[in-house]
Amino acid sequence: MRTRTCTAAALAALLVLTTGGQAGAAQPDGPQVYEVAGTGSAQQRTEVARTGADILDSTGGTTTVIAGPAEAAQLRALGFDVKALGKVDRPQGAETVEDFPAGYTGYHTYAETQTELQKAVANYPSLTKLGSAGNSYQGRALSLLKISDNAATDENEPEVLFTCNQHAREHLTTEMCLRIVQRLTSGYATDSAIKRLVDSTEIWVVPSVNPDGSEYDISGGTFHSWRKNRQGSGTDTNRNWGYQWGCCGGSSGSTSSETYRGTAPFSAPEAKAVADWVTSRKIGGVQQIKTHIDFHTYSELVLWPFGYTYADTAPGLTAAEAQKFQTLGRQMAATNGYTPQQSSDLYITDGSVNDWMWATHKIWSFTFEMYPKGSNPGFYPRDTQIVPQTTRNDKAVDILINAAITG
Ligand code: 0X9
Ligand code: CA
Ligand code: CA
Ligand code: ZN
Repeated sequence: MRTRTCTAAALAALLVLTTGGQAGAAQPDGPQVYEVAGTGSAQQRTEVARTGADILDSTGGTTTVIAGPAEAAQLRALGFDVKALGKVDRPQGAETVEDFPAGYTGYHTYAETQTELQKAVANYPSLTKLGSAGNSYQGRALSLLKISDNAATDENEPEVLFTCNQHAREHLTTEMCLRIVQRLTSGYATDSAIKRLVDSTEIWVVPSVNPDGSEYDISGGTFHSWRKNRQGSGTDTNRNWGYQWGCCGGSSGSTSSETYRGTAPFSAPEAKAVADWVTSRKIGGVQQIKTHIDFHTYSELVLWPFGYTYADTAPGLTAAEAQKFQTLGRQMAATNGYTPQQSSDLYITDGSVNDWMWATHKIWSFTFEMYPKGSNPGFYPRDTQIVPQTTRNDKAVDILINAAITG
């Protein structure tokens, strides 16, 4: 097990800022960051997750969570040693977004992300096509960029999907998707390996599956540690996918929880739109998309299905298929230094994107948890980390694309 040092600087990014005053004040009974000791096993972390607490990271037997008062009380009732670190800031007023705070302006806001996609189309018209999977709850386009030779034409080539930013505060992932766009387009003319990948596949990139949440997270010029979408009190879209939805204690039925699963499978418009779009890629009975990565932060992990069960194999996942997930996952992890494991080795999740992608469409679907390893700097690395931490996944991205070609 790794050890983790939790510095004041790290927590400052997560916790409510006491100066400035333009952000909304923390709610008196609002969520807080806690450390939960005695959580070295996946079973113990699943017990923690079952309360509805939002697990940020876990190292050396201690798990950092964001929890409401009821969840914190439940954790104590379960016998865990729970230490409060401070409140998180959740404004309730106007949600105006200008830019990321100082030190983070290299990150792309929703408007800036749209501009990047439009620039890619303007600069590489034959290699790209810009579309949308649908709209978010608040009506923002879930933009989708296709990259291939003859991108305007639906050619008979294996397809690959990259999705980013399901969780609002995981801004580094949006940059990861933009890096994929930038590298595959600008490298096409000069890099023969990129040319081969782009020529033989159709690559789809969704830089933000949760633009409403992401904009809310940076509203008013400070970060708010927001995870969910902006429908009511928020649904965790990564608990809202329609396979084994709510089956196994890997999500919460409480609207205030950070892992609220929603009222029904695909009640979150963002998950529904992306799922319907993926289903639309089933043509003549054959799903065109072969491989997928959903990028998250943080913990530096490569995760594969299933998340809803600890079992390595299950109905719809044979031993040979599990073996292939492991092999591919480990190959990718060997290139970026992440830890490869089945996603339930972390804690049980139900209604996650990967379980649905695999079970419903037999898409080799992974979650990457990006930089950093621990809660320093957690969800909010300075923008100087964007280039090193997205470049770090170049080889893994190529392996994933190549896996769609080789089958
Ligand atoms: O809990 C999640 O949704 C992901 N971790 S995060 O800290 N980014 O929230 C992990 C999801 C992994 N589960 C599956 N892939 N099934
Ligand atoms: Ca093509
Ligand atoms: Ca095609
Ligand atoms: Zn996430």
